[in-house]
Amino acid sequence: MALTPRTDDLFLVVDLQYDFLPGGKLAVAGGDEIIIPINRLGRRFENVAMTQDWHPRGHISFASSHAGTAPFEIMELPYGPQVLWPDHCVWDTHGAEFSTDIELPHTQLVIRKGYHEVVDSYSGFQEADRKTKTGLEGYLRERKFKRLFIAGLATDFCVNWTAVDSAHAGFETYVIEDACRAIDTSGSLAQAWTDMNAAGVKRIVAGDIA
Ligand code: VGL
Ligand code: ZN
Repeated sequence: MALTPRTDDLFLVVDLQYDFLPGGKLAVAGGDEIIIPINRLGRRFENVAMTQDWHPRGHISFASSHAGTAPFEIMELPYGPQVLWPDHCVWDTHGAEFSTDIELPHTQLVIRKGYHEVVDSYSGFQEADRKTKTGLEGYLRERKFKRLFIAGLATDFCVNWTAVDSAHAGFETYVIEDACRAIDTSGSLAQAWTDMNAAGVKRIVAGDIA
């Protein structure tokens, strides 16, 4: 597949933050390997945006907020099942910051998510209650973007949920698989590709972008 970047494309980089990189609180294996490819991809796109996982202390997604639980357990919450995580991306900590190895100075928008204490938000579009919007869809429509190219961390959580919501919102949505890395807990990676395929998300590799 040969895809040529257009002016109505957005390159969306998901959660490339220290806590998801090796040494971080919720390190994704090989997360650092995608930074150079993402820098290279970013130079091909006029329009770049990023999401940033951004939690208050005591966030509902943290195992430490629920006595008797451990990270990576699944808990039923009012809005649905929630994987419990180690504390991560707490908004006034180093782990929440973007890696300084990212070289995307032309980034136009950073959309933060997960800042409400009682609901998580993997998706850049809406929180896990599937009601509370981040504003990203309105931004994309106002800017008249047609295609989204998504890369970052983690394939099976924030990339997946963001891509599915993007496709459902009517954007032609591409996930650049080799510019993502996964957490893969309890079969989450296989399930993520099933969900993304069902939503019509297109699975490509960086080399497809000519
Ligand atoms: C993410 C788990 C918890 C992600 C964020 O960026 O994929 N995963 N918070
Ligand atoms: Zn999070």
